[in-house]
Amino acid sequence: MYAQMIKSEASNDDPEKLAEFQARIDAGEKIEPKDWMPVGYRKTLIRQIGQHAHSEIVGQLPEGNWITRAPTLERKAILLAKVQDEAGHGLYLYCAAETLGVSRDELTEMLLDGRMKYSSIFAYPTLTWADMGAVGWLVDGAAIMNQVPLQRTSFGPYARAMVRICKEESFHQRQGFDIMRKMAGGTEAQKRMAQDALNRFWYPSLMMFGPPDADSVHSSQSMAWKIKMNTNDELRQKFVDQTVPQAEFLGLSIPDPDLRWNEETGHYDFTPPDWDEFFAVLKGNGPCSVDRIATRRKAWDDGAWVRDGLMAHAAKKRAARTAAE
Ligand code: FAQ
Repeated sequence: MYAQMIKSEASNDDPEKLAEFQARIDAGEKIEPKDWMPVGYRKTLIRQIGQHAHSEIVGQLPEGNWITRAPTLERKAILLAKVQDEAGHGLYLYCAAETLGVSRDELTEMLLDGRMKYSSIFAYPTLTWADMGAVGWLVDGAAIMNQVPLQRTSFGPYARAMVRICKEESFHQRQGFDIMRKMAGGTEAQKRMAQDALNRFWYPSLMMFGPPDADSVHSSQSMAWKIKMNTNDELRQKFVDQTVPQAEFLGLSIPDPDLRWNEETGHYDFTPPDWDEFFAVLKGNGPCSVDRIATRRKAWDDGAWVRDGLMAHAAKKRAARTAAE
């Protein structure tokens, strides 16, 4: 359906319509699902919203790993609520993508057969309880940095989903910071665990913002269409500037010997991530890449009977309605 739709629309981009569309975007109008839109705009949104949805769903796995091992009942309840929130975020986003004419089944198939990506961060393992702190503080922190501007994105359903998601993400970030605060202020062993988690999650968190601007293939068109509001490097810098003082407050060190405040620019200078590692993760060669997709595939296969049951029930109701007419 999706491929057919994109193909049948491939000739709709006449220059007059394109100019009118761009004028609406420039005037800050929201584009709604039934409005005319260029094929590329629709495709870009399906890619970005779909990948964002997949990230929320796959993103449950590293934290789900710790629900049974949370150190107290309170921490368990908080983590459980957070992981459930991520499932909800995935659902809002799949719904937003569906308004563009692609089904959730198609999006899932594209994830499982490697045609669609999920955020590189979730290809990394969560090895200790302190990683729950680092994920909340850094990963949700990076997610918020990216998602707050997306509340103003040009596509109405995506912008509205972001408003709800951002409210929940700020709770997620606070709970992660709270775990880090407890551990960094705890015993020597706990402090070491907190530092180790920061050491392992720092660079993968910086990678979440995407490749350097010079290598970002989609940024310029996506920014012209207000699908993206900032460049990857702008948001990465903002994240570093916000996070370094938080690490200082915790008494932890950012694992970058060249990190320093630059009076002239008013920003921190920092060592960029290893981009070879980033591109290897994107190709499915992250430490947990194979496992993440295998887990999603199993969940999808295990749920087939539920989907079949729902479809059969819907068909029965449709048939009954038709017979009554
Ligand atoms: N991982 O041209 P660009 C979360 C791909 S939500 C994997 O710069 P673009 C919540 C990119 O797709 C986290 N792939 O791309 C949570 C493209 O490949 P393609 C997810 C990446 O789209 C917290 C290629 O590289 N957030 O964490 C990544 O303009 C805790 C070229 O890159 C979103 O998705 C990456 N990091 O900019 C859940 C936010 N970066 O598709 C659980 C919305 C780039 O051509 C626990 N998305 N690529 O094959 C965006 O803002 C953008 O899509 C970017 C990438 C900024 C991620």
